[in-house]
Amino acid sequence: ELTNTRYRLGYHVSAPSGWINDPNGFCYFDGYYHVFFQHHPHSAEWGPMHWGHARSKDLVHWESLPIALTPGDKEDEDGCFSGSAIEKDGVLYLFYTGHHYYGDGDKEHFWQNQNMAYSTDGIHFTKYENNPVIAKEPGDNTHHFRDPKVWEKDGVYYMILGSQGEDGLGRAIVYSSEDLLEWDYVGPISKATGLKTEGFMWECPDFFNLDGKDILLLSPQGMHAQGKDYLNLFQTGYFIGNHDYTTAEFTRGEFHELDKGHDFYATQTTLAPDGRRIVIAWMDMWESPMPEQEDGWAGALTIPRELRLKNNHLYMTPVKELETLRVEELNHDTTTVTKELCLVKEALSNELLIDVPLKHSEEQELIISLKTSENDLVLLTYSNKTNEFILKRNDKDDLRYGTIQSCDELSLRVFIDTSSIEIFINDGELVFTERFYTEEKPEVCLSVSEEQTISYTVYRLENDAVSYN
Ligand code: DQQ
Repeated sequence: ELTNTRYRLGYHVSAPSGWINDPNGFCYFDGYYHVFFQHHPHSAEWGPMHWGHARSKDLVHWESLPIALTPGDKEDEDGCFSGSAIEKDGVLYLFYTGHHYYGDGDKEHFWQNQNMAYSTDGIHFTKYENNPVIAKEPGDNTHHFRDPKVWEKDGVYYMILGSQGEDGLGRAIVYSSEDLLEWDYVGPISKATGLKTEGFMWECPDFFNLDGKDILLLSPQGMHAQGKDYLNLFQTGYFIGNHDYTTAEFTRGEFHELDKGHDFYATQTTLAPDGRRIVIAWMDMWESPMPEQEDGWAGALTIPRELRLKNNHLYMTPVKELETLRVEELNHDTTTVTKELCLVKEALSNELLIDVPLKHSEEQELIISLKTSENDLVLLTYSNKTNEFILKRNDKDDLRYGTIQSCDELSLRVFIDTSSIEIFINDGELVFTERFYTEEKPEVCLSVSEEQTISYTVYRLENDAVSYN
């Protein structure tokens, strides 16, 4: 069904064909990691949402599986929107939002409910006969009521949902249950301080404990750009706080963006069996160009990343399993760069590790570029005076910015996969996720303002880690 595979990714989860957006139901069940995703199999555009599905033993090699949820039943007539998965007694339960349109003159309106489907083999899902599990939003809510994420604590199940309060502000609301079937409304645990500052709707909330803190990860809609922050149409970020389960009060700090790139949205996390908190996101954004639509597909998920709490921020690093993607070391060197050094000539599926010692006595500027003979596709500049990174893309009008703490050595880890680049700076302190489009194999170069000794390693990565059967 694909007319051309020029932009197809080699180790990022996508669908065999058609459109995908948010990751859903990310979990570990019966020896496999499972990830589902919002999917429209009938075209490369967003349409009535299905749940696509892939599974993996190692978070690296993925096997594409049949569509898990198809919309069109009474409780999900116009879409099976985002949601999550949880295991109980050997059964895998999916919780998802049923989407419903209704017309009113020229305007189209919608309403949303919460539904469940279950499976014993992790492949075939049966919609629960008594759906919906939550028929409508609570009284003090608008029709924005979606994206259930379910977890268990001390024998009680909790569901957090993205919503909008009657006051028009985004908020996260919680339900609780003894058995995953009957749900009681607990109430909002956090809401936007203002429309411009924190948005009118909080999509895809996730709530978990990490290193002793409670983290609310979410994707607010409608925040206004402030200086160099919140520049995407919608953002994904987090609040760090403390949750009191007895009073259902979450005391939290301010909103931080999780990834400063153009193409990162709608995260979901799961716990690995060894206790790591792993996050994955949609590696695109609504306003991004998607030329792969001409080829019959659109969208992918990011590589899985481990979350850690450090300096009162979330750090994101590629999961360690991704080292098994390395099939060949193409280069490994410590060298002096006077002006520009080409690190990879024909990038396709590559990982680059670059370490640059910083001198505090003089001004240094570095530029990492991904370019073809015609175009600078992605340019990332850094200055040691400001500790700021500025990212520029050839197909976008606007820049992206991020700042790191002062350090003695800059360390970059870059993953390239045909039409995506994910740049991890200083062990995940700052991350940029971007798509790029070229039919040439681009070069990756490093330019310096002053002569500079650097160490670097370049790997060729496996580029058929996702099997579509
Ligand atoms: N996309 C889904 C919604 C979610 C939004 C629909 C975020 O459930 O709120 O595809 O991208």
